[in-house]
Amino acid sequence: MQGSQVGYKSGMVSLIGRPNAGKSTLLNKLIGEKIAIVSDKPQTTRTRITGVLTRPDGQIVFLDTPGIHKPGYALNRRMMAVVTDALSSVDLVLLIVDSTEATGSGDRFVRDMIAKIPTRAFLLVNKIDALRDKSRLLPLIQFYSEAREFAEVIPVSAKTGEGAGLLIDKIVEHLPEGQALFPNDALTDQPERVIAAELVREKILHVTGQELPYVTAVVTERWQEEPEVTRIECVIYVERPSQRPIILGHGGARIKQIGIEARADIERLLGRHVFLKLFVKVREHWRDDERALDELGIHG
Ligand SMILES: Nc1nc2c(ncn2[C@@H]2O[C@H](COP(=O)(O)OP(=O)(O)OP(=O)(O)O)[C@@H](O)[C@H]2O)c(=O)[nH]1
Ligand SMILES: [Mg+2]
Repeated sequence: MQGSQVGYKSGMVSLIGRPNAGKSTLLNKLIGEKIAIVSDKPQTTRTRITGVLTRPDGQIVFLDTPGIHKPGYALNRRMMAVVTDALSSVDLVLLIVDSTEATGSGDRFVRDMIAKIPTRAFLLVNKIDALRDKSRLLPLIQFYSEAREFAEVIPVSAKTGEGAGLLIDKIVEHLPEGQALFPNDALTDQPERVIAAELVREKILHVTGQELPYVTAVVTERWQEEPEVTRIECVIYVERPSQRPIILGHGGARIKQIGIEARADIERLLGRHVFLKLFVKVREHWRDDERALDELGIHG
């Protein structure tokens, strides 16, 4: 059996960084499947997302995490609890930074956080495909290296995959010997109904611009396998009645677009036909309501 021979490596590796650094894009690239949603809005990822990469010589269990930010609502405190947990309970931390952004107070906050943890870490300088002025790399690396030592510094592009092969080799090199933690064919421990709800949320982020990125949550309420089709019903929660029409759009055009885009992705994920029905409901102040967060599946 793979994973039990001498010299086999295995371990947990967390992806940590500021919102929008490209953590989820990188996870998907490394795993070779879309299991984490991605958007150009900060705070896209809200929970810990596990991605498993199995090779003949080792197994890497990646933990994608929410972007590091100062928490305001109970939602954000839970998101940051996920980050704190993923900093301490792993074999290796990958700190991902956006090479196209100037460093500021958010980066200093991240740098201080990373400085305090004893876990071995790599610094990944991401988005090098979009970096015109390569002379910016060195000061960026120096900025982060002031805080702590990094076992490796690797420029990558989560978008194109540049640097990904080298990164995986280096990760396996640094992991401890051990047996596989997941079956060889596992990609994630997220249930399909959770990924489906997340894909709906991704499309909301995609079609709604800056109006609503933070106030929606999506839950799969019904999942029924039939011979020809899987019937799925998702509920989109917003915080106030005034936000409902923004999701619906003029004459329902926007929710229709969300449904078309999400269904295409869910069909790709499941490899079968999907009938997707979306509902919009108001749940006032869900972001600051611990019970609502439990019910929405957002755990800290
Ligand atoms: N050009 C370029 N864009 C990238 C790259 N990696 C990520 N992006 C873009 O950056 C944006 C943020 O990507 P995400 O993967 O959602 O970032 P994240 O770090 O997971 O963000 P949060 O979940 O909000 O913390 C998206 O628009 C991505 O398409 C890259 O290597 N090159
Ligand atoms: Mg993310």
